Amino acid sequence: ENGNRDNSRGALIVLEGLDRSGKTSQSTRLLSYLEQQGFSVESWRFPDRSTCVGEMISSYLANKSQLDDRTIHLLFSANRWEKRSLMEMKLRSGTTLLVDRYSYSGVAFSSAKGLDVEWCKGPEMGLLAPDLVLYLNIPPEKAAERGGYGGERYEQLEFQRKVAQHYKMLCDATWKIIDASLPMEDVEKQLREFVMDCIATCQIGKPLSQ
Ligand code: DGP
Ligand code: NA
Ligand code: NA
Repeated sequence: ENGNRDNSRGALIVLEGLDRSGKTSQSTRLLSYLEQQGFSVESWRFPDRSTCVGEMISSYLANKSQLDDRTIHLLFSANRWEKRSLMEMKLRSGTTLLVDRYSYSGVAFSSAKGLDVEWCKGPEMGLLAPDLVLYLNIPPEKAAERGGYGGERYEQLEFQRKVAQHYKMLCDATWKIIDASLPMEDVEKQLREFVMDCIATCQIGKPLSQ
């Protein structure tokens, strides 16, 4: 009945941050909040370990296989590419996606190993651009204290310090930086406001971009 309504779509909202920054808990809480509000919403995560590529990534992270740094970088990226068309379909049909890690993780973690940042960005080009990136900012030392790491490959304080530095270089206009060392309820309250604004903008027809 009107032009805006035809262009209405779901929002692509990404949560980023160091390991143990609280992304997964917050995305679970956001999901139930948005569902209660009556929104069509799904919670996704990368790496998606359920696919063949995802199994290779999972085995690498568990130190059960060794891969060249560029090879694993391309696998993480391929794991996002294999979900791209489904992602677009969901967004265009009005479903908001809360995505735990995306291309920023890809670039921050690989460049923290010493790979060239521009090279790292290459395979991410053409993936859908997030409407909002929620960066859960936490000092690496504080994240490490939170009940310890799970023992996967990157869960080491020294490396997480490097990742934090590399994340900071990737910050752009779509980012909101949230102090993730605050109590969980306070973090959640801030996230809710950013998310609601973002969903409203996409509902009135903000175009989807790459
Ligand atoms: P998670 O399932 O969120 O705990 O992520 C697993 C680990 O993999 C975590 O240490 C972050 C890292 N990671 C996530 N995405 C990428 C990526 O695209 N590239 C690289 N190199 N590491 C990633
Ligand atoms: Na992890
Ligand atoms: Na992930």
